[in-house]
Amino acid sequence: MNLIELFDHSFTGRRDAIALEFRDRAFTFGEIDARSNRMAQALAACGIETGDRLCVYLANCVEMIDLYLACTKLGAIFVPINILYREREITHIRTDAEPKLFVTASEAVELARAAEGLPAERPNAALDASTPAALVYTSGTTGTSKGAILTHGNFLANALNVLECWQISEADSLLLHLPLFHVHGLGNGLHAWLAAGLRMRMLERFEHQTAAATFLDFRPTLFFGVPTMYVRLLETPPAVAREIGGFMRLFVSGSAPLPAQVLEEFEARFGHRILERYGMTETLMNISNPYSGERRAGTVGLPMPGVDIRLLDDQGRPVADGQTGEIYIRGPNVFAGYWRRQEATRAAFVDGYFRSGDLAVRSADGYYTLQGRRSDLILCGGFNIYPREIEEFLLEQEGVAEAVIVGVPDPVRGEVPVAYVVTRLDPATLEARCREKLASFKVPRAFVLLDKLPRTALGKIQKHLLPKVV
Ligand code: MLC
Repeated sequence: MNLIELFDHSFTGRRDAIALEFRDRAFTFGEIDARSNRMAQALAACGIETGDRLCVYLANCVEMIDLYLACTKLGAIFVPINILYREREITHIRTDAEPKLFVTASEAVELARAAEGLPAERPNAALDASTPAALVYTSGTTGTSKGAILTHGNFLANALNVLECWQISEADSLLLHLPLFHVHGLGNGLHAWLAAGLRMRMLERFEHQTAAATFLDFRPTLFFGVPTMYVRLLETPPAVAREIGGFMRLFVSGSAPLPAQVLEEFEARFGHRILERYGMTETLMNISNPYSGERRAGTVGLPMPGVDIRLLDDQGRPVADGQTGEIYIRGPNVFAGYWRRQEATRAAFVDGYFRSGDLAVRSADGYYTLQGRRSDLILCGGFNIYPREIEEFLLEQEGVAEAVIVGVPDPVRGEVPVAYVVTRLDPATLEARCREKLASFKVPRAFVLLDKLPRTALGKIQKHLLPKVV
């Protein structure tokens, strides 16, 4: 089965129901289907065929949905790029993915205009579960950003699991602030919306100043967020929070660990226990707290149906309950490999299981608790930051002799990057250069200048000996 066959339950079955609200406009499922058929015709007229890549550098908008669905209908591969990325980061993806078309806001307007006059006829492409639907760039356990190939079958398995596990149906309404350029917004938000046939209000982005008002206006039953959004929502006045809690059915959190204290405070304020789950770009959703059973604070719950989880030690042996091991994952949700990187793909799998790089312990009754990562990935507001990428950028600057990046705890964003640098440049210059070339969330929050970095006799940097910044 392919994704379009799944979505036809809504496109055809719920043709006249309101599907989407965006800004002041509303669209039925029939309209969403027809718009993407026209967009597919417009893309085909540009020469896009099955297997071609289409890079999309857009903030959430209806055209982004049209483009995604048009690609899936054509069997073309959607390559979303984080809208916060700057030229350096974009160039890497563009060079690697070799897209036939690169769509920014101006091309999206042009394509939408061209699509207007075309017939809403669905293209006739041969699609199946193994057809790649998207290439989503992620750094895996190493510093180089690689395209994870996610197939129709991966998204389909994930969507059905999410619907089943979180009891999502057409009776729900979803408020989506998450960006569609990551799998949280795309794989859970967009796919749950179309698979369930529910009504979704999408926003361009999450703005904490207006989030509570948006909840009150739309009165959704379902919300997917990253921990930073929940921390922000704790600022909601108690009476408003109670009102929101009154019409909501389910809050789900993922993409970064949710502090137990945030879960408790949120429950006290909104009257809802957030359901925390664990996923990755390469695997979509893996482990989830139960909908009806105990949502245990600080844990990510139990393996989702059909997802095989192994916890192994450094030698690849299963660890006992209560012991820390690395999470390995197998299932229909697991991606097809890294785009044009056979070596990295081989290294990412052991005995058919994807090696996540995440550490966890399992309790005697099967709940998993994340324990950090094998690599030094920094999670800032649910965005991934690889220290090496920033370190390499700093080292390219003339006058920088040494640089190391570490993540420090932050009450709102989870972690933020801090730079320790041996340089004759001043912090303001370093910051300005980072701001110009790197996505804003990667810009170190502090630059600490040192005469030398603490190293072991073998030259390895001893991060724990770096002076603390507050
Ligand atoms: C953040 N900013 C954005 C933006 N999100 N700008 C444009 N579009 C967006 N979508 C910028 C702001 O301009 C600002 O830049 C900075 O980020 C912080 O903004 P803020 O208003 O202070 O936001 P804050 O309250 O901190 O909230 C940030 C956030 C954002 C939660 C909205 O971090 C976010 O959208 N996170 C979602 C990440 C995500 O979807 N991850 C899923 C990965 S998939 P400046 O220049 O002023 O600093 C995955 C798998 C899985 O991990 O399991 O889900």
